[in-house]
Amino acid sequence: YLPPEDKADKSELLWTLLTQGMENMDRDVESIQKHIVNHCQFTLARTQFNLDSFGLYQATALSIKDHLLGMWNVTQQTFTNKDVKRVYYLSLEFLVGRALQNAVLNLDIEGEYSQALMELGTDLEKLYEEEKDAALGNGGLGRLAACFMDSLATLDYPAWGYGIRYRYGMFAQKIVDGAQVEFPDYWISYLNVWEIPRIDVSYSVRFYGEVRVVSDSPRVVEWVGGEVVQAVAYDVPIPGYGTKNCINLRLWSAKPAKEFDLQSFNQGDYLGAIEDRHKSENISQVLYPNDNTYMGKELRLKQQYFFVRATLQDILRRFLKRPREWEELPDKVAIQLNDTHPSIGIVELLRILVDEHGLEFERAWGIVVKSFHFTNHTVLPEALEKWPVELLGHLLPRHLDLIYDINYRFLQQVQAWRPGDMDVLARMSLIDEAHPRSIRMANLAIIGSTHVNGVAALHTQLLKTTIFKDFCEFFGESKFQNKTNGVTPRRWLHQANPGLAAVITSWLESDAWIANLDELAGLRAHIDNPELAADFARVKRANKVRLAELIQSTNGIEVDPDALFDIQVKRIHEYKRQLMNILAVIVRYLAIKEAVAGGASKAELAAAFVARVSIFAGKAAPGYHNAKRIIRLITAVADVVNNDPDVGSLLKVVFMPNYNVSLAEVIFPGTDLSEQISCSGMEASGTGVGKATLNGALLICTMDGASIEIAEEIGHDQVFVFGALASEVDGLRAQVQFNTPPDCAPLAKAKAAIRDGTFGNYDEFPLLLDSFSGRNDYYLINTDFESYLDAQARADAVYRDQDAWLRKAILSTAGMGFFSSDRTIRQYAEEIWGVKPCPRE
Ligand code: B1H
Ligand code: IMP
Repeated sequence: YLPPEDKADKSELLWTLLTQGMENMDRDVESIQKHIVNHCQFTLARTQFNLDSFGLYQATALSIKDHLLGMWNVTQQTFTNKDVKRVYYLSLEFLVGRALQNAVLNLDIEGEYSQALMELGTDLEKLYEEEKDAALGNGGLGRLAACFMDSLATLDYPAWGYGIRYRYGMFAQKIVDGAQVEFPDYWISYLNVWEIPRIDVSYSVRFYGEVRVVSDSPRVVEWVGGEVVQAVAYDVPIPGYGTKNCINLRLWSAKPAKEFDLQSFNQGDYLGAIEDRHKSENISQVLYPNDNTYMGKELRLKQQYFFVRATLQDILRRFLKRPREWEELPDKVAIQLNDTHPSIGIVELLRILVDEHGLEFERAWGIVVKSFHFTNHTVLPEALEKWPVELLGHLLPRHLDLIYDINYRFLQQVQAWRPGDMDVLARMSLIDEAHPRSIRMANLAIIGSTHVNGVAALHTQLLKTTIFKDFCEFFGESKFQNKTNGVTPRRWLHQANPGLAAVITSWLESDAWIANLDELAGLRAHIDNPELAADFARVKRANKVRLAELIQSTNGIEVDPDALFDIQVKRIHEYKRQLMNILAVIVRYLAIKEAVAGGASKAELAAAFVARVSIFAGKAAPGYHNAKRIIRLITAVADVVNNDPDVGSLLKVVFMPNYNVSLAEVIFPGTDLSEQISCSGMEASGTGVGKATLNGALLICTMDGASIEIAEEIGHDQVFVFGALASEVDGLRAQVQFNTPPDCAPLAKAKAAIRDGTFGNYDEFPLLLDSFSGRNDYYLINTDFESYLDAQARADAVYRDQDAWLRKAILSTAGMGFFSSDRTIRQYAEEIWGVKPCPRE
């Protein structure tokens, strides 16, 4: 930002030109062509001698970005001029995926760009494929943040996303000899056309050092020494659909501090000093690839603090542009914490107010709590962040002091509330006294926020009655809200499934559903019309053909597009029970083999078995051994089944490598049956379930997460439900301990086949089998297995009756209005943030 004295130097002419030049973008084909070619020549320095498709993609994307920046500038000016309350979405993950097609569709300019590029001899669709995914996230939590950005922009909310510009995003997965191998995702190795480096927006961030007392009364302390790094902003414009608003995602990159240690330079260790400076860049180097598990690594805490320190300085700079009282902060700023990962920000804001601005503690704390809101995304104990006191105190000494102060005051209130109850004190304390003593970040996030929310009705209920029960009683229920997750219909239907989008638009005689997903309910009026069913069938088949071609080219496996595509795509995790899925596939395989051995004819086989393709995709955290063993088992089963002439096209098993957003965009539209089979109570929400159902897949699911609400909305008749309920899980686990049942017959058979080497003799298998045998069946695979097989049999039966299947598929799509992230975001805005739409001037 130009400092005022610098600004005064510039002429009126400059300001006039800047204002006029803001949005001079013409949308006609010829202007688009000139604009693209201009970028080829002058931004990329490509000529007729070296312009390839990737270069043309970059030039096209740059021209789109110019459109976006014009919109962006006016949008930001509107927010500033109107001085509206803004919401800040703080997330360590944004799993955005590709941006070009999304921007082209949101700008409603695909026709013009297609035409322009066709005349230049290339295909816009082909250029879409040149883009690498931005994979700055693990799974659901990161993709949710990306869907939210799309909805925030579309609904004209004055919102900012803040995150980290990791140099290495989510690792690329390859399958080598049937096992997962990780490769670094150096996604910004070429120019990232979507980002704008803001060398003028940069803040310093301190680590380590010590707390010095400046004066005793009043007590004033100073945090000094240690190591300082610089955070530099990179902005990514986020367009909305059907609006001229364009919001910003600001990602921080770590750079060596501006002030360098003159002494070490003077001591003559020039190279050593340079090397040290470069270590600071490590902070934003890599995304931690763990989904739903916490790893107590110092570098991760450094990332978290680096992120919130830079973000809060930026938020406060914007807030302080006008003269204000600190008490106004919560009227101008709502900060949403995407899980506890940025929750050290609560302490940082307190520190800024107390240490840097001299506010009295209680006054500062009141302002802090009013400004923050916290979303919890999991009840899994292994995912709850607990930083060892020693580690946190070493890295952030002043913050540890403040955490003790916060805790002291809080526990006094708890004591007054439940005098003499030492257990409740121990449970609610910010400090877990078990060795090694640690800070419970969820407790900090709860007491430091005004609202706490879960991400689906069941999950929120579980928060209130289990892990956050004490807090719910202490603060009262109104602090704890539910905000059921949603997905953006722009990317997950309009963009990913243009065939179905066109069918819907034609039957509803309007494309209003793209911005108002409730309109989908209008499909119900045509449910008895066989032509609608025919349209659905035609589109699904085309999408399955597309997916089959992709499977052929990536896996070399030929699959029949008329078979039932049974798909489970998501992170590999024991609680998600990919293992139960593959075990059921083994049961099916053994049954086919038995029938063949018993002399069944082709016709008899076809009558007994519905042809199926069982498709898996997903990444395992690199250190999660059992998840990797599950992948090994799936690929081993695939090898045997796919090459068994007895089976033919009755059953194929496919593990598609490197699941990411762009692969998901091909998979969901081609899904017949979507597997959402987590052990009940463990999947907080799930968002893949929404993407599949929106695209007319039928659900086979447990009563868990958002599936419960989806079944309610689309009608229970549409869904193949099975398994224990969340309310039964604890009891069942206890029962298994006390009185261990044997494996049910089909499970015993499947396990025996694995043991006897039917799928090869891999070291991984005995370890995997031991992990869920007898009383050691935490995820209740044995308990749920027969009911799962029964649900699969029901799915087969319906698939044989294509009319019945299509009816359910249509009703599934038709009932998905509620699961638009637009609805979710509107609820956050109205019930938590108190922000209002602010369309640009
Ligand atoms: C979800 C995570 C998560 N919940 C820790 N928790 C991480 C936890 O890097 N870490 O340390 C990363 C991710 N992710 C998912 O959030 C839930 O499992 C899904 O059920 C839910 O749909 C999604 C979005 O709310
Ligand atoms: P920030 O809010 O200061 O980070 O600025 C974000 C963007 O808002 C800038 O890049 C400008 O486009 C716009 N902006 C910043 N300051 C002003 C202002 O004083 N008036 C109008 N727009 C502004």
